[in-house]
Parts: sequence; structure tokens; C-alpha cells
Amino acid sequence: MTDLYPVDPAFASQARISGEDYQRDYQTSVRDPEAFWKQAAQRLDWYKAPTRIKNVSYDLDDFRIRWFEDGELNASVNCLDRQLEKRGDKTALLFEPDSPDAASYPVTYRELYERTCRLANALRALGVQKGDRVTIYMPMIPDAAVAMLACARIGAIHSVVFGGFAPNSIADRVADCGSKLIITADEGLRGGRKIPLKANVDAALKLPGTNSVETVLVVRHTGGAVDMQMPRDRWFDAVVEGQPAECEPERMNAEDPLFILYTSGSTGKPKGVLHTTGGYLLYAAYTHEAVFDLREDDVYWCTADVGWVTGHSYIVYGPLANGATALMFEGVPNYPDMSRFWQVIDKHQVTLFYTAPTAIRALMREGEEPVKKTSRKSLRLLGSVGEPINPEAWRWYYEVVGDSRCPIVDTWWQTETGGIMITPLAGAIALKPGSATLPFYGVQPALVDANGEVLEGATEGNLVLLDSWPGQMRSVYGDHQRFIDTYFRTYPGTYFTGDGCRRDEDGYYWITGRVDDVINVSGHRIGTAEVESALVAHPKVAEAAVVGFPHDIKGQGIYAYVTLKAGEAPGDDLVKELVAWVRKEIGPIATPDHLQWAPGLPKTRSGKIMRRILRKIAENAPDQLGDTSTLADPGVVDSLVSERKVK
Ligand code: 6R9
Repeated sequence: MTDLYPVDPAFASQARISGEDYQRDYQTSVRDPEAFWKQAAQRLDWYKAPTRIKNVSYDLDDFRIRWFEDGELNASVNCLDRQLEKRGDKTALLFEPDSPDAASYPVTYRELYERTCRLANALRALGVQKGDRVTIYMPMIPDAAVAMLACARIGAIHSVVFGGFAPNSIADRVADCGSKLIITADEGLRGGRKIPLKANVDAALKLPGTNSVETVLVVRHTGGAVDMQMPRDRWFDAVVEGQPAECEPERMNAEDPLFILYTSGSTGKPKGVLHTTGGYLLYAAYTHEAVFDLREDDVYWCTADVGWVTGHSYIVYGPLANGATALMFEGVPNYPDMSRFWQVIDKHQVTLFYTAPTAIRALMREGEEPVKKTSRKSLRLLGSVGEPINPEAWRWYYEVVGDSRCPIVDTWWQTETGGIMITPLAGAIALKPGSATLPFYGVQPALVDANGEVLEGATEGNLVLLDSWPGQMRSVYGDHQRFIDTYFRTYPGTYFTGDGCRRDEDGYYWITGRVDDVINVSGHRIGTAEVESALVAHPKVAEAAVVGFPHDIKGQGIYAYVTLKAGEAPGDDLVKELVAWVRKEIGPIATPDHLQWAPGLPKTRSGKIMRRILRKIAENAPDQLGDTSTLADPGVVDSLVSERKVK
């Protein structure tokens, strides 16, 4: 029996959405999506209000996803201009630096508006036009949001690249979308260490395919020394100086692209997930208000980085479109000590806190003391995102962090979905530790078996979504066919999430994790194919196979099997060299936790690597290898099992 945490009556009495509201509005949202979303669209400011609400077909021969297609708006106007009258002096972004000894400061809506307009004017002056791509490679500072909003203002499509990615990964992403301009900073700061952002950009721009970049704008953040290559490189301060603090926004069609965000899939290079303006912004704003039960005086903190979709939707676009105060934290949970999160909560009187299970598990390991020495009285709601949260971590989050006072919203969603899809609404839905509970308005989850048969009742299967929602991605940048093939061909007529899921007798959803070749490391998606191609790019490596395995803190870790070229000798030094190589090729988040030498890999007679078997060996479950009769050489498995790295 699982525990049930009923809706707290005190919370419910103040909440935006009651249980009755949810039941009624959910029914309307799926029975009559046109009416529901037409009404919902009123929460945005439109130059031209949409009259055509939904135009969607998942039919492979007649495929289209369009929302609000005759509507016109500008995302930055919705996040900034329209807040000025009532909230000009309200804090939009509250910056908390890496070091608690450095100054934190607020950025008001008016300041954010002016900074955005200045940069938008500067971008126009540098020749950036509607539809051009701009790469943003920044630390977690307010200028990252300014950069995104300035692009949105002039209709340029931003592509934010996480500051932890290495030059190769930057170059791939710049080349894929043909960015004209990059906005970066001299350095970032994380846990007292400097991240050489500008130097990484310099290295990336030496790589092939990056010739499209004409200009690099450099924010002076740490003041560290950087090479400025004129005329390509320009100081951010110098180009915005003297620009007017107002900037005529571009009138965008609802279906004009807002941004590209690269994410890992089962095969090949990361995909440029494309989101458009109207549907995305509406969905981010609506879910942010509803799921976090947002009130005017909330201080909301999402610990994600703007380099991930969570930062896009729930630090920048959702909160600002709602006129909220969002805290932006440059640092890490364990610097200068394990109490930092809770100290920041006390310092800024944070009311809504949204973080990832991996952080909770890491902090849980340190015991209660670092938490208990802080007050956390300001908190009223907690959130979780990025990966399944195990019930033990959930309870610790609930009891120790929230003092058994604050509901937890475990929000399931994806880069592709733009916003939260399955989640409790704290005033409406009873909680079960480990379950994302029930679908948000307009979301129709279903479970299918391997043949695509829809399964009813309490069961387990692959999670699909039967109909579209406004925040859905519209394409893979530059490869629309890949979009259709990846998400709509597996189970025709549905969007396939790539996740496995269980539904219990109360209709609650329990995400069990990816069923494809994506590894979720600390909430970050890594494609096995990406790590494999980095490994085989090393001159000594002949072949590599990479799988995920259960990891206490990270959720999943990366386990690599490597076959060396003939004549190369395995050894501990080479293990270190290859691990460092992957870090250098992709970035630290892709660092293999284990690397095992494989004289051969288990393959079918047609030459396919049998990952199912490699996963079981990595999990240390050699008794569960299953059917190995289709292997070309079953002896390979025995030797891998006996050589397995001990954890
Ligand atoms: C928002 C985000 C998406 C994948 C997704 C799933 C996993 C995210 C989850 C969760 C269980 C949750 N995931 N939230 N699994 N419970 N609350 O994380 O986007 O980086 O694209 O990852 O993350 O496996 O498919 P993204």
C-alpha cells in the first residue's frame, strides 16, 4: 500500500484551484479544447487575438500542429511591457551569486525592460533580424534572461547552450542552426570555480561549420582576462551603451519560432527542439501559475539552469509572463557548504521552491543538521522535476525540508512538451510519494503495449499522449521529418514520450524512466549514441557501447564498454584518459562513471549490439540476462560478466 497525503485543507482554502475546479476544467479541456484554450489565451496580451485556436493532425500523411495560428503577439512584451504599469518597481529577477559573500541584488521589471530594449536595439544594429539564430552561452546571471528576451523582442530565435558544455558541443549546436551571433560572458562561477566561457566559445569557433558566426558579445562578469578577437568580439557593455531604453517589438505570428533548445535522443546528434511563440508562452505561463499556485507576493525559486528547458519555462518565460519574482542562483547546492539552498531560502524568504531529485538525494545524504539549522518558515510549496523521485527522497523533502507543512508537486514533462504535463495541483489532488499523479488541463496520457494497443485500468506500458497541447514542440530545427519519425511513427496517431509508466488503481501516473537509449544523469538527458561517438573518436578506440545503470545520487550513471584497436593495451591510465576525453568532447555531465574493457561486444548475428544484456551486466544482475540465444558469440557475455567493474 502506498501512502496518500490528502490535500491540506488549510492550503486548499487559499488555493487557486480546488478539487472540483480541477475535475470540471479538466473535463472541459479535453471535451472542448477549442473553447478551453480560447478562454485561456486571454491571459496573454495579443496584438491580434487568435480566432483559430487549434489545428492539429497527427496523421502521418497530413501532419500539422498549429495553435492560435492567426494570433499575433510578442513574448518579451508579455513578460515585460505589460508588467510595467502595475509592477514596474517589483522585483522580476532576484540574483543570488555563487558566493554568499558577493552581493545579491534585485532587477525590477522596469530595469529588466530597459536592459532588454537596449540589447534588442544593439542586436538590430549588429544586423540581427527576425528569424536569425542567436546562441546564448551564459552563466546564471540576469543578463542570460536579458539575452533571451532581447532575441524574443526582435524575433530572433535563441538557442541557449548550457554553460557546462564543452567547445565541441557548442560548435555542433552553432553549426546545426547557423547562428549569426553568440552572447557569452568572460567566465562563469560555480562553487568557487571559474568556468572559461569565452575561451570555450573561442575554441568552438575554431571548429568546422561555425563560419556563420559574425559577432560574439561578451558580458564582463568576473573580470577575468579573455582574448578579444576584433572585429568579431565585442564587449556587451560597449554595444548596449547609448542604445535607447525602448525598442519597437517585432509583431510575431503565434506560430513563429521563439527558440531552439538542443536535447539528446536515442540516435545521432542532439535534436534542435523548436518551440513557437503563442502556444509555448501561454502554456508556460498557465502551468506556472496553476502548478505553483502563484500569488502576487510569492518569491519563487527554481534551481535549474537557463540552459535547460526548466530554466526557459520556469525561470524566464512562465514567471515573467505572470509578473512573478523569480530568484536566479548562479551557484551550487554544496557551496560553501551543504546548507546553501536553505540559507538562500531564508535570506530571500523564498515561498515556492522547485528543484531536482538528484539535488535532494545528495543533500539527504548529509543528514538533517544542515537543513534543521535554518528556518525555512517562508516556504509554502515544494516542487520536483527532471527524473522520477524515489519515495524515500520525497519523504525527506516533505518532512525535513518542508517540515511536513508544504505540499510537493512532482512535475513530469520534457523539453519537447514545453511545460508541465503530469503533476499534482496542491489544492486539488492528494499526493503519493513518487507519483506525478494526474494530467494537467488538456493533457491526455495513455499507456500502450509494444504493439501500440492502448491499455486500460491499472497497468504498465509506454507513455503516449493522445492529443496536442499548446506548448508542444513544433519541429526539429532543420529536419521536420526527423520530428515526425521520432515522436509520431512509433505508435501512430499519438505522441510517444520515450518514457515508461505505470498507472495505479486511482488513475495516478508513476513514471518509471526512459525506455529508449537516453540516460537521465542527475536530471540531464544524455544520448548513449553521443557518448559512444565521443569514445570512438579517440584514436585508440575501435568500438564502444554505453548504457545507463542505477546510481544512488544521480538516478542513473553512465557505464561504457570499450573495445580497443588491435595492438592497444588496456590499463588504468587509459581509463582515465578516455574518461577525460569524453568530458572534453561533450562536457562534464557526460563523464562515464564506469569504463569496462570489452574484448568483444555482445551482438546479434546481424551485428546489432544487444544493449539489453549490457544493461543487465552494468546493473550487476548477470542472472537476469534473459535470452542470449540470438548472440553471434555467447562467450563474449561470460567474459564481460566475469570482468565486470565492481561498484
Ligand atoms: C523537464 C525536463 C525529460 C525526461 C522525461 C523523463 C524525465 C522529467 C520527471 C521525469 C519522472 C518527473 N522526467 N521530469 N521523470 N518524474 N517528474 O526534465 O525535461 O530534460 O527534456 O527531460 O526527464 O524521463 O522524458 P528534459
